[in-house]
Amino acid sequence: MAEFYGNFGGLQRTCSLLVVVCVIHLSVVIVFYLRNFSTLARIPTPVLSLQHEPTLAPENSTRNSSALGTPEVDIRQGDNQTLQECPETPPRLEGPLHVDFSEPVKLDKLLKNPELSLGGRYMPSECVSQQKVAIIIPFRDREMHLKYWLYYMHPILQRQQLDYGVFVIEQDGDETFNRAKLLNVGYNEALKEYDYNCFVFSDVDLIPIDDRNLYKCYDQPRHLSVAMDKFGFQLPYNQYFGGVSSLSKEQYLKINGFPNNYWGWGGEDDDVYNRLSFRGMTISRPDHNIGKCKMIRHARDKLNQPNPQRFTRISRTRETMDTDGISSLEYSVVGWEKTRLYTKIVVDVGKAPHL
Ligand code: BGN
Repeated sequence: MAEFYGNFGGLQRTCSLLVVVCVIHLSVVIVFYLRNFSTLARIPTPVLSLQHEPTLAPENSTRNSSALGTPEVDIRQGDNQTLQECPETPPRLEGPLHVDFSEPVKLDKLLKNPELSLGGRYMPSECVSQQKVAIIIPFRDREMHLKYWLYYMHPILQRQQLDYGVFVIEQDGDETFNRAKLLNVGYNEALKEYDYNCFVFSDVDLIPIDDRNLYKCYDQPRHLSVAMDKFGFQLPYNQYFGGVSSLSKEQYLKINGFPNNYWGWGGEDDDVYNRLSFRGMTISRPDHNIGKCKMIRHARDKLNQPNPQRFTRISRTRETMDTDGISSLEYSVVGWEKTRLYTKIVVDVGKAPHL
């Protein structure tokens, strides 16, 4: 009997120990559960401040398309890692840069950059960009300039931690050049590829010489090329909006995009400025030092002579802007090409009306 009670006491102690171990285990599980729950609760809900409208893209796009989910937090495929939003000030910026057009440049290193994907697409692997930026370059017959642009711009844009794509919009044929219409085409075509909410419109011959000049969108339309060497590093006039500018999708749609009827050099950027001010917007600009940029020198193109109609056109922006713009854009795609450095789209934008 005594032996029985002795064994029973041992059994009781073992049971008690088991209960204690279970309680500890349960507590650890509860603590872990609560900690994970509060981490999840801290992940911000997606806030897309820059775009709300549906895209204009037709559904019949044959090029590859992708659309990421939330901009703030993203779980990159494969490594199951939760990424946070990129900081307001990118940490790897260098400030003033050396940009030189006297020596030819080679693109072989860039072409091997595994972080660039087909079509000149990049997104930082370390964080989720705040904006999705389409860079639109109107183009014709400037291969050498494009080479410099790609050589200098890709590393800058990557240090700026942008989620971006480069679109070169080439005017086909030998009709007079139409810069603003090509920019409208770029906007429309870029949206067939990805859910871009910011558009940077850049001439192919302009390179910033300070990477703190961020190629993204702001609360107001942004003029980025504010201190060009060609103008003695000054703004030529206060309303100047040419060279490089950025508009969010919302800002762009508010002005019905750009005019389609400026054939030849000049005035289309002043028309855009008028549109912005008639819609109550102001121009945001970087500091004069940060906004310095260099232009590749060249002779005026034969097919881009000064447009004699520009003076009358810019005096009529108020009457024409609602009917002439992205809402009335007509063109046809003649061909396209994707490399790791850009998407090139060749387009027929029609003919200038004869006077
Ligand atoms: C202005 C042009 C702009 C051009 C800048 C800088 C016109 C309109 C008639 C006054 N505007 O004179 O289009 O970007 O020069 O070159 O010509």
